[in-house]
Amino acid sequence: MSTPSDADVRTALSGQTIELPSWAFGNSGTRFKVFSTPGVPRDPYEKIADAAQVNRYTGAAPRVSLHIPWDLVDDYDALAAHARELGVTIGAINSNLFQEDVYKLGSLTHADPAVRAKAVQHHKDCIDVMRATGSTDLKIWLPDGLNYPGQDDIRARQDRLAESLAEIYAALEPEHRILLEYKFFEPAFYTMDIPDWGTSLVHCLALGDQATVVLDTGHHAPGTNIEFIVAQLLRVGRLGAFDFNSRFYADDDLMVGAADPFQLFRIMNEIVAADALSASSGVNFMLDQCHNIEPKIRGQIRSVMNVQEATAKALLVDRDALAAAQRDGDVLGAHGVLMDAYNTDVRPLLAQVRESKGLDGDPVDAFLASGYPEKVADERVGGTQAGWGA
Ligand code: RM4
Ligand code: MN
Repeated sequence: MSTPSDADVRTALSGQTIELPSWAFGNSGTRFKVFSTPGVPRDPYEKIADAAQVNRYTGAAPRVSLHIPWDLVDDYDALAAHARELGVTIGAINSNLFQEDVYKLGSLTHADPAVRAKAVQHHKDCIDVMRATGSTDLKIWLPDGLNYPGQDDIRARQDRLAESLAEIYAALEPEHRILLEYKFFEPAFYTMDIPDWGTSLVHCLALGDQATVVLDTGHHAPGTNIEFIVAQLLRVGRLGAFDFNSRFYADDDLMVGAADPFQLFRIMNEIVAADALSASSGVNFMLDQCHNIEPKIRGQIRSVMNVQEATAKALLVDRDALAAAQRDGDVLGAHGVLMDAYNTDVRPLLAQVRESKGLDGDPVDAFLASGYPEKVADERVGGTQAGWGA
């Protein structure tokens, strides 16, 4: 690709969208403690209302992912209508296979066909939610795995998984996709049944074109070169989505771009280089975070801004100069082109892009000035734990 013009950079930034997770707005915590926050949503309707605030001040977050059954409601048409009234739509539907006793030894991979059938049926129910809400992405994160060598047959579990996934795939509508997530450890420690992008990709390739990999930035061993995985999945047309967050140690679910903004830039650089930023590329840029100690809506606004800043820097890479330096074998020249872009302060550019859409240049200031946090703290009494088990 050649170096984008200034106008192209602005257009790309102005059109970029980031999907928000409903669970980021509820109370969450570690296995030690869940802290509650005044004003936390009491139901999925209020979670969507909070997500709409993020969109209102950033103009870049028009979709909300749901997690089933955390976001169980009687009437999904009504929930989707509520979202539309607030200017957002329902994004990916996340299944949940990690909170029932029956799944202790696995779900889609379980040795007992009755347990597998229940887990498959849960996904068919999620597809019904997709039909009602207009969502097109079914996101599957498989918590299955083994704690002890010999506990179960690794290959048999892969075969059962392939069968279960094929049943789910057969239930999709033509416009639907499966987003298949991987995670290298936790909750299982000896092996997960989908521990890495290769395993996810193997299953997606067997399923068909409507199956793609979702890359959660927190689901890798320390030191993993994530942008390499991004480049490879883009090459084969199977990068369906990101779950963006930051990690220092494990699956920390901290704000994207907080731990390693340079890694986020390198990831977005691969996206821009492959021309995969626009919606037509099929890559859904989602957040998967929990805000345990920081304010949640503001944390989501900050996260959207962090993705935008990394994207702006990636768009500013002088592609022509980079290609020339790479052709010439100019190692430091090529590296310098990337570093020049990374070291640019893009905040004024992003403020201008927001202002050109009629928004405040500083979404955090505008949100804080709105009085919304105080208003919901007064109105909402008895917020539930929206992360785990609500
Ligand atoms: C998992 C995985 C999923 C997310 C849950 C809450 O670790 O990242 O994407 O839905 O956590
Ligand atoms: Mn995730």
